[in-house]
Amino acid sequence: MSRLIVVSNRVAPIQEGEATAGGLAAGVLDALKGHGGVWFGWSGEIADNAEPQPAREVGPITLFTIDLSRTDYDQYYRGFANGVLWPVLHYQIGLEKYDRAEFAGYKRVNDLFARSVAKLMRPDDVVWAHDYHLLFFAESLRNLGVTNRLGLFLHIPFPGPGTLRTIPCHAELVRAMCHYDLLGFQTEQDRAAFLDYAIRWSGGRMIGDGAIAAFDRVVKTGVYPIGVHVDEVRAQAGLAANRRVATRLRATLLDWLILSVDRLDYSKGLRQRFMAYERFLQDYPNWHNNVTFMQIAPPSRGDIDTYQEIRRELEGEAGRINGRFAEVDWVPLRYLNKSFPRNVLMPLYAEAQACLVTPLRDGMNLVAKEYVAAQNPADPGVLILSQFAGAANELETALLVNPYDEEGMAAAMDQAIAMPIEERQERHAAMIKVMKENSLERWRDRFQADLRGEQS
Ligand code: GDG
Repeated sequence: MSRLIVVSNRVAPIQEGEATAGGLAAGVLDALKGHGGVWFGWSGEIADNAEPQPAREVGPITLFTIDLSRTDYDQYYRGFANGVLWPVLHYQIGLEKYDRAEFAGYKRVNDLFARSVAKLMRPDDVVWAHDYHLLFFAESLRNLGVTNRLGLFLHIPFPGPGTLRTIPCHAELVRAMCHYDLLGFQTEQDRAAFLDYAIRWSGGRMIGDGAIAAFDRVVKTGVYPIGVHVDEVRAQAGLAANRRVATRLRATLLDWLILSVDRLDYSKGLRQRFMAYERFLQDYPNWHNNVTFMQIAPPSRGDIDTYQEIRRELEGEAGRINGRFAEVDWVPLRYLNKSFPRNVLMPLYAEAQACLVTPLRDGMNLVAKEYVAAQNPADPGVLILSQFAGAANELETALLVNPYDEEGMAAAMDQAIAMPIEERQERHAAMIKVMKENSLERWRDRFQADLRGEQS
C-alpha cells in the first residue's frame, strides 16, 4: 500500500505506550500505526528562525515538525485561522476579524508547509490533510508540481454561501479547496453547503458520485462522521485504577450530577448553558439541594481576546448563579477551568446521570459520543444534545435541544433527571448501535479508501 502522509496544524505529542488520545489524534494514530507513515505539522514552538526539526521515530510513524515565527503565528494561527475561519465556519459572523495581511500570512504558512512536505514526498504517497488551517495547502503543493492524491477532512462545520461570503476572500478559499482530490465533511449539511457554493458561485458542475468539476479539476466530496473507540472508552471509564477522582467526586455529591466538558470556546455555547441551568434552578425548585452541574472547561487559545472575554464572563456568571441559589451545604454549579488526564475524564463521564452538550455549532462533538460510550448500559445516563452539533445527525435518541432556547434546555434537564430506567436504556442502546456502526475505524478506513480511489 502506498505510504500515508498526514498533515495537520499540530502534531499531537505522542509517546509509545501512552493512553489513547481523543478525536483527531486517535484516528490519525490508528491510520498511521497500521502501515506506518509520516505525520507533519507545527511543533507548537515559536522561533525567530523557523527551521524544520529533525525527524522523530515513534514505532512505524515518522514525525516531522516545524517551528513558526512570531509573525507567522500571529497572522496564520491567531489571525486568519482563529479570527476569521473559526468564527465564520461556526456561523458566528459577528466575531469575524478580517485583515488582508493576516490572510497573506495564512497563505504563506500553507506554502511553507507545502514546501516542507514536498521535500519528503515519494511519487506514490497519498496525503491526508486535516482541518481549516490547511485550506490552501493543496493549491500550494500543486503550484510546486505535486500530482499525488491529496485529501482534506474538515473537522468543523462548513456554512452556507450566505455566511461564507462574509469572508472577503471566500472565492479564493473555495478555489483553493478544489485543488484537493477529496474533500471530507462531518455531515451531509456541511457537504451540501460546500457544493451549493461551488456550483452557484464558482461555476462548478456536479458529475455524479459526490464529485464536481470546477476550476479545471475534478473534486470528490464525501461525508465521514468521526467516531470514538466505543469499547475502549467504556473500559477506561470502568477501570478501578482510573476511578479514584470519580469516587472522590461522588463522595461530595448529594444526588444527581449533570456534567459538561468542553474546551473553553464560544462555539460551545457555555454562556447559554449557564443561563439555561439558572433557568432550571428557577423553574424546577423541587430539584434544589439534589442536583449539581459540573462544567469542566480547559482553557484554550488563551492569547486571543475573544477567548479571554468568554473566560471572564463565565467566571462572573458562575459566581452570580451560585450566589443566587447556593445553600450552606449545597453549591449548585461547579466550574473547573482546568483539564484532566483522559483516563480520569472517562470515569467522570460514567459518574454523571446527565451530560449537557449544547454547542451553538459543532462539526461533530466527540464529548457527546464519549459520554454515551462511557455509560453502564444497564443504568445509563441521559445525553442532552444540541441540534446544531454534527453528532445530532446520528444520536437521534438523545434529548435534542436548541441551545438558544433556555426554557427548552431547562425542561430537558428536568426530563433527563426524571427519566425512567427503561426509557434511558432504550435511548442509550439506539445510540450505541449507531456509534458502533460509525466507529472511528470506519471514519479512518472510508476516508482513506476514497482518497486512494479504492472500493470501501
Ligand atoms: C474539533 C471539532 C470535532 C476535553 N477536555 C479534556 C479533554 N477533552 C477532549 C474530549 C474530546 C476532545 O477533547 C474534544 O473534542 P470535541 O469534538 O468535543 O471538540 P473540538 O476540540 O472542538 O474538536 C469537533 C472534532 O474536532 C473531531 O473531528 O468533533 O466538532 O470542533 O475527545 O474528551 N481531554 C482531556 N482532558 C480534558 O480536560 N484529556
